Amino acid sequence: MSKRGWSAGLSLWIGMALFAAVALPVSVGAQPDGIVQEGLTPVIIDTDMALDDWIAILYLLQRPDLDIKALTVTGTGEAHCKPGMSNAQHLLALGGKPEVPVACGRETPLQGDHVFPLDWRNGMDSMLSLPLPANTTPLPEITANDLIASVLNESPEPVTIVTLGPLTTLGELLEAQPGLIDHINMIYIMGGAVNVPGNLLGFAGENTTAEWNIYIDPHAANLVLASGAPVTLVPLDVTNTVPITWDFYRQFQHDRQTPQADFVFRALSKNRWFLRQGGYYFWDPLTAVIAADASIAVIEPQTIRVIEDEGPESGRTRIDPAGSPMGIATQVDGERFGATLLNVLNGRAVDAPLPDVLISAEEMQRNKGIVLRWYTEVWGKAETLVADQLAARDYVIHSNADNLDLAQLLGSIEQIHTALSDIEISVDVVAAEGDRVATMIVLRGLHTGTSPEGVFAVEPTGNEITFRMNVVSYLVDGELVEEWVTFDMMGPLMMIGYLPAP
Ligand code: AGV
Ligand code: CA
Repeated sequence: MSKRGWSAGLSLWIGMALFAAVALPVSVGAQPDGIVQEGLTPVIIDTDMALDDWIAILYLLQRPDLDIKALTVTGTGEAHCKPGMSNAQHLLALGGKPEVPVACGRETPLQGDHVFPLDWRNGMDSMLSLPLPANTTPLPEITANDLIASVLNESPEPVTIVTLGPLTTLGELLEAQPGLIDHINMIYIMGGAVNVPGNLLGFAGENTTAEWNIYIDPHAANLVLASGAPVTLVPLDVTNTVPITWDFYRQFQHDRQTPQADFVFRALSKNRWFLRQGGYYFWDPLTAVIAADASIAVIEPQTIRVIEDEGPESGRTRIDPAGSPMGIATQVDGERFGATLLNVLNGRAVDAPLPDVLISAEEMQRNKGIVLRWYTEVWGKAETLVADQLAARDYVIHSNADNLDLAQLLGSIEQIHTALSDIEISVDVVAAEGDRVATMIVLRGLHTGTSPEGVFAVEPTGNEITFRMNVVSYLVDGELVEEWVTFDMMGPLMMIGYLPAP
């Protein structure tokens, strides 16, 4: 069967994907360092080193059936070359493959001047300050193009390429050396938005059609798609179905058996605010999971052309009968995807049952103690330094009145302590269940002061004021992350004379 027989129907596509997954030919592939890996699929990862790229890379490194031959950093992607390569080496060390060669590609698009927002790039350059193991492997003095070309030329069997960023490197390479496509088994591309809107979020004027990776270098994308190499596109159409949910995050919290899984959890923790509000997806991890075993997805044949002209459709991946033939991932079993990711990152078999996430009695007891201190010391005594110890930086409290972050909450507590004297607080931690703690609180004080703003910006009444509230606190790794509070507002308002007493 021709590798490039893309006119085949859907069932054939799925059949081919299954065939590729279960019947990989056994081979003997010599690595650049001379180690021989039998029966493994050779893979090149071309990444732009964003947060979800890290997850995808660790996943691919953990797959026992893959042999990662090289990792190339996209110079036009989210991380810059130098920090991107260094971070990639640390990540390879974490993944147990410190010797995988790393190189970077050109730093400007082949055409145009599209770039990622600089603050995204800076965040990825610093890798969110997460600790990673050292890697003393010297960087080969070689461009990404030369590294990819040498892996392709030396591999006795066709190589799978997984691209997780803009296509600048591969576009440049395949234009210069079109014969290399004979050494490529498949290029799995995270990119494009076929029948759904793009994801530029207003960063590129009126453009609501393009996905970031393709938008950065549309010409390079067209060169790859039109190269004749077999391509499977993993566009927003399918990645939109795998948001990184809060539920997934919480499951991950209790299922971290390996340093790799723990790192991924901590990286996600840095972006909890983002996970909470939605809008973060498993773009690259889904692409990695499909690249390792395409049977998880429905892949349909399609012909696509990338719009290269500047304007509101620049970088759009448009269906066009005259476009390049390729496979497009359109559907995935989201549950199986999540389980696969957790299992492989945790070093388990792909289809192992997920472990029950049980929280120990000790941890629940510890959580109760933290909540007790939070209310007696932070609320009861306005100890702001203790607040910094006990609460996560992205702490948020939701109430029947509003949502406050840590600084705002401390401001409110400060106001209470300015207005009330002789404060007493009774804290009754009534239950701990899993990672949540339920508490009933009564705070009393004499209304003898005035705060510059808020409800206490009134003449002191001298009355005794009583606040009652019920709180559910959610803790992650011994830190307060989120609280839900209902409090009695009417009582205090009557006591300071805002409302008439009944
Ligand atoms: O468009 C998805 C690609 C993926 O390769 N990237 C992120 C993934 O690594 C760009 C991107 C889209 N939306 C983003 C992105 C966001 N809100 N923050 C950072 N990167
Ligand atoms: Ca990426």
